[in-house]
Amino acid sequence: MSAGKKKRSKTASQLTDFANGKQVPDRLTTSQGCPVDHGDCTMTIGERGPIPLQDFTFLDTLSHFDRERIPERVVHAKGAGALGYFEVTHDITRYCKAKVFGKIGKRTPIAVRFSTVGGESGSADTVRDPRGFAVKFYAEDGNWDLVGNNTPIFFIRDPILFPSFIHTQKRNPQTHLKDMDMFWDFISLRPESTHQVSFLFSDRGIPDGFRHMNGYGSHTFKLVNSQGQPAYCKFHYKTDQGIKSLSVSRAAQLAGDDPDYSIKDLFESIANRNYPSWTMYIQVMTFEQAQQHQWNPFDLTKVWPHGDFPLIPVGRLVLDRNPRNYFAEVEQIAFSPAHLVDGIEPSPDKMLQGRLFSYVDTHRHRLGPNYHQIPVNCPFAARPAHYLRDGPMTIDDNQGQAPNYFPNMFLWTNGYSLLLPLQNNRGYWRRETLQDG
Ligand code: HDE
Repeated sequence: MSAGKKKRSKTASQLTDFANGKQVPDRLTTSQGCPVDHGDCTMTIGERGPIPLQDFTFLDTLSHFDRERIPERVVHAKGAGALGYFEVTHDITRYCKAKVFGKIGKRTPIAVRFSTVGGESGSADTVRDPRGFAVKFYAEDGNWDLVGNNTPIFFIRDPILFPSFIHTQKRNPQTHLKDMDMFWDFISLRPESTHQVSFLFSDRGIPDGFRHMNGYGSHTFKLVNSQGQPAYCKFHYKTDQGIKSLSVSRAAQLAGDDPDYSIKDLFESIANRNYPSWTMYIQVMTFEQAQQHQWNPFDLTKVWPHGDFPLIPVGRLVLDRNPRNYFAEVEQIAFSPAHLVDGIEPSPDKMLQGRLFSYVDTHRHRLGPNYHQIPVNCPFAARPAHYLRDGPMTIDDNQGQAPNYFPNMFLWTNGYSLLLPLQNNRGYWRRETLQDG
């Protein structure tokens, strides 16, 4: 680099870095892998056209383009993702038998997606809005998703109100504009929203990127230990980068000048090996305490006071890899509060109960019934063995020769498929079919 020449950022130089990495394929092909000599022009009959139907490359190009878009998430459409690991630093096996907490030092691969809530996928990152903080743990006993926000509470306490509440954040049915009357009308009629509204309109309402905010599982969950003893729990992630927020004027300026501010900040930080991390804590409440507590411990509009239920340290989340492809690994990642593992169960929280249904329902609409086969969603550290078969986009071996009905006498002796990561348990996704010997 010559003196005085400004170094380009990692996001700005993505394409040159890619080319310098010598990963450039040596020739252009069709989707079927056949070499294409002229990718920059159609086949024509004579110099001026027309184009014959036999121009497969052209038809393939246009018809795939016509189908490029999938529905964006109905909420949390704008987001950024990253991968990394969770490491246990403190023993909580007396509360929970989930393998992810198995022993101190244990690392589990994770994928995280941060998001804003109300805006479309092209909206500005610096709006006053809660932030999503969704984590997928690829554990040996299956994928566990903790689909939280940067706030420990929420606006409502009954899930039937959620579509209405979200409509007030979206566009007016006539003007197609955001409409503050809709929002404040709803808020004023639902006093239980006051706690979350106070949070949202505090200094923490506009986080400075995604690295400088906390995360919360928000709901009450139930933990079960290896003796079968249960306890209620809340999950917290405290940012190790420290809390930082944006002022209203800076946020407005960035919304115009740099609307993808948070996506860029996360990507740059990881690309420059400045890996963001969070410390995970739990709060624990016994069943007896839950019965005696002065308010409903399953009410999502309320917190559990830290004085009564202190934070217990558990481990650390570290994000050390950027996605290699946004669509494959971030747009298609599918979280659900119903993706739970042995040892972590739902509580009666009505909001959580509503979410147990809604997420997988939306994945079936957005990604299809085989969303779980998409590599980033596949429980690659576990061995999926079930009776779900066929359907659109069956992209793995469909569990091979194994029987597709239950009960059966033949058990699992042949052909199950696994997704194995290439490097250090968290590299590029690779599909491998294991055959028994
Ligand atoms: Fe969500 N929410 N939500 N939500 N939510 C979705 O699922 C829903 C709620 C949260 O990065 C959707 O895959 C209902 C609370 C995050 O992919 C949808 C209710 C909290 C994300 C959905 C809630 C969240 C979502 C849209 C009320 C924090 C983004 C696309 C009962 C504790 C995940 C999708 C990602 C996304 C439904 C309330 C967090 C429609 C019905 C409370 C972080 O299924």
